[in-house]
Amino acid sequence: MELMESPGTMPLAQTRRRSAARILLPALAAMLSTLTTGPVGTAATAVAAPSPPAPVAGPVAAPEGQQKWKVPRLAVMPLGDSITWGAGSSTGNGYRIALRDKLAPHADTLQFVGSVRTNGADHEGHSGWLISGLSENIERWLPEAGPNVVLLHIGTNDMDLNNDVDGAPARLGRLIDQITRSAPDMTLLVSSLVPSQHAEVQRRVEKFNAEVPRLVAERRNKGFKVGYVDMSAVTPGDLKDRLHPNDSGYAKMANAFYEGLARAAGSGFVRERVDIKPAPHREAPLGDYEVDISADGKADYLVVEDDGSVHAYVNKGGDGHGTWTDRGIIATGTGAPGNKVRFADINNDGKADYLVLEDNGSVHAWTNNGGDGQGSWDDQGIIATGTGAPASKVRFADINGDRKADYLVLEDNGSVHAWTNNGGDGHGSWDDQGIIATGTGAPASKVRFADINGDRKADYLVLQDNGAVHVWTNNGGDGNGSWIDQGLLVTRTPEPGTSIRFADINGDGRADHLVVHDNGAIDVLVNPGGDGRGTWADYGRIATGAAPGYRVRI
Ligand SMILES: [Ca+2]
Ligand SMILES: [Ca+2]
Ligand SMILES: [Ca+2]
Ligand SMILES: [Ca+2]
Repeated sequence: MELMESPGTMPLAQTRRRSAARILLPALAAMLSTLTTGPVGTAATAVAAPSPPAPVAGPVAAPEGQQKWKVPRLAVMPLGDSITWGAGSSTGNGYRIALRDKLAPHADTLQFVGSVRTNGADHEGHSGWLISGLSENIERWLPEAGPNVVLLHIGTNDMDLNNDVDGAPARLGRLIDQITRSAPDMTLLVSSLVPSQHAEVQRRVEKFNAEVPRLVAERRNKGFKVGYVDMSAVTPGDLKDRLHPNDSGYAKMANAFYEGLARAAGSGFVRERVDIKPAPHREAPLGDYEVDISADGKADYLVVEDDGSVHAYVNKGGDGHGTWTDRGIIATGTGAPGNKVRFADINNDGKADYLVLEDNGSVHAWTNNGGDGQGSWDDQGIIATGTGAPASKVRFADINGDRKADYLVLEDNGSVHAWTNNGGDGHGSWDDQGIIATGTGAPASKVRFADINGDRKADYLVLQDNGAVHVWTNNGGDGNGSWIDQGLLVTRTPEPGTSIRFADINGDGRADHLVVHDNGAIDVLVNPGGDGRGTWADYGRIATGAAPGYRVRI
C-alpha cells in the first residue's frame, strides 16, 4: 500500500510554521533580549476616522462588552512586519489573541487568516519587511487566505532604515490600492505607526503618520471601504525595545483595531464574502535540471519556501500511476531566499543537489547525501564564481552527457555559452566550451533544456506561442557536433495561468511535457520514446498541487 499523500492532499501548515520560526532576525532577537514590560494602564481607545463620522462610537468608545454590533463572518488578516508578528510580546502573539477574544462575541464565525500559522491567530506579519515587501506578495496572499477584513500596520522598517522616507506614504498608498483593486469590497483598516524610542526614527514616524489619514481619506472618498486607525494610544512607555510594543502596547493596539473594526461594522462596511481577484501568474525561476532527489530517474515534486526550505514529495509515478511519498522537509534552507535556490546534480550520483545561485552568477553547492534526516547535505562551498553574467541568465543542464550538470549562460537572444562541469571551482574546475548554440531567434524566456531523446545530453527546446514545442537535439553543440532540428514534437493548447516545464516523470530517461498550474497541479504528456515523434501519452493530472506553482520545482 502506497502512502496516499499526494501533493494535493498535503496541508501546508508544516512548511509555513517553519517559515514563521525563522521570522525573528538576529538583530531583532538581540534587541528583544531584555524584558522591559511597561505599566499596563487603562487601554486607551483613541480612534479617529477622517470621514465619515463614527456612527457607532465617538472618540471615546463604549466600554468593552457594551457594543452590540454583530456580523455573520469575520476572516481577519493582520498584515505588517514584526509588530504584526508580535515581537516583544510575552506570548509571541502581539495584539492578535487579545483582538480575537474581543471580536469573538461579534461574529458568528471568526478566523484569523494568513500564511504565517500560529495556533488560530494566523497572520501576514513578516519580520524586517518593508512596505515594498508586502506589495510584492499581497496579491497572492489575499486569494490564498480569503479575508474579508485586513488590518494593516506597516512602515516601521522603512522608517528605521531611513528607506526613502519621503516616498514612504506614496508606497503605502500603492499598497492600499493593490488591496482595493484585488478586492474592492474588502474592509481595510490602515493604522498609524506605533512610536519608536529612537529620537531620529521617531521623527520619521511622526512625519509618516501625519500623511496616513489623508491617504485613507482619499481612498474612502472614492468609495473604498478603507478606514483609519489611530495608534497614538501606544506611547514610548509601551515599548519593549526601541521599535516593538510590550504587552501593554499590544493590548492598546488590540483595542485600537477593535474600535476601528467596530466602527467599520457599524458603517455597514463588512461584507460577509468579498470577491478577491486570483493571484497574478508568477513563474518559478528557470535553471533547475532533472530535479530527482531520490536517484531513481523520476523527477520529484519539491516545494521551495521563501526561506529556502524544501518540502519533498518523491515520485512513485504520480497520482493514478503510483502516487507520491511525502518526505517532509528535506532542507531547512541556508539563509538564502528560495528564489536563489536551484536543483541540479553536480556530482554524478543521480541525486539533485541544492545550489544557491547569487545575483552575480556565483554558485554555492550543498550536495545531496539524502537530505535532512536521511543523510544530510554536504557543503561544497563556492563551486562557481560566475562569469560576469547575472543569475537571471544562468541555467544548469548536462550538455555533454557525463551526468554532471554544466553551467550555461543563456543570452536574451537564445545563444548559449557553456562551461562543462569538471567538478567545479576547487573541485576540478570548469571547461569553457564557448558558444555552443547561436540561438533560433526565440527569446531566452521561451528556451528550455531537457533530454528529449534519452542520450543523457540536454536538448534545446523552444516553446511556441501556439503551444507547440520545437526541439533541437544535442549532437555535441555548435563546433562540437552541432544540433539536429527535429521540428515540432509535441503540442498542447496553451492555458492561462500555467507554465510549461519538462521533466522525466516515468523514469525512462526521456523528458516529458508538464503543464504546471498556478495552484501547483501538474498535467503530463509522456514522451513516447525513440526520437519523440510518436504520440505523447496523456497521463492527465499527476499531482493535484501542494503549493503555488511558482514554488514547485520538478
Ligand atoms: Ca525521483
Ligand atoms: Ca548529486
Ligand atoms: Ca555535464
Ligand atoms: Ca538528448
